[in-house]
Amino acid sequence: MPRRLTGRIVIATHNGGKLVEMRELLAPFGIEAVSAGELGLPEPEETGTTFAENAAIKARAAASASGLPALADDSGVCVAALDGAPGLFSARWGGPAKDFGAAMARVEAELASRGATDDRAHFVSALVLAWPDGHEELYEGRIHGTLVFPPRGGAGFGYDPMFRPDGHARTFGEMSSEEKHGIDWSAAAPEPLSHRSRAFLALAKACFAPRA
Ligand code: ITT
Repeated sequence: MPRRLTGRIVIATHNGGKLVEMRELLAPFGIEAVSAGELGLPEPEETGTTFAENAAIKARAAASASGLPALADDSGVCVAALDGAPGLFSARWGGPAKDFGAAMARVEAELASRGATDDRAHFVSALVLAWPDGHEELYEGRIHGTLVFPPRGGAGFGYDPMFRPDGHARTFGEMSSEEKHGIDWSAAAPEPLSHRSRAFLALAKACFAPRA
């Protein structure tokens, strides 16, 4: 049974781009959100073999260190012609400098070295909301699209400039965050756009009080 959440939570991320998006997605629900960075929580080692496992590791660590419910996202971009890479290792491809220009260049170079013609990719987001007593909720979202080289746009973060979601002419890097979320709260609304907003909307429907 999904558990309802009110009050204060920790956003268990140290990634500034993700933090901005997660705060935006939480904003309509009147939930007070503090980040793992603001609380000085350490970054746990991501030893899982799936996005869901890594999200659970991060959420559990933040919940037990803070005594508050914690929301973590584990995500990545999976390139079909690279057998799903960088996938779980998307953050690591940015290296210690978190240089995603270099990571996108590596994707392009690896595709070229394989002579790949398939330009399909998808983003995945696994969101885990963990309570200090061990209760957990998991919701996942994904969005399919094509790769664009050279990457386009300076908005967003990470691999956004090289990814054009299906049905759209622009990359995530060329969209405002509102467009990237693509959330329309009306009852007959179509699915949100990004992997993260898709996972988030499912979680919000189950765990957050209805919007006023
Ligand atoms: P935390 O673990 O502290 O949350 P992280 O950056 O290490 O931060 P992940 O392990 O989940 O997070 O790595 C996901 C990487 O995938 C992230 O660093 C981005 O480069 C990329 N990524 C995930 N979602 C993305 C999005 O919406 N747009 C662009 N890139 C994204």
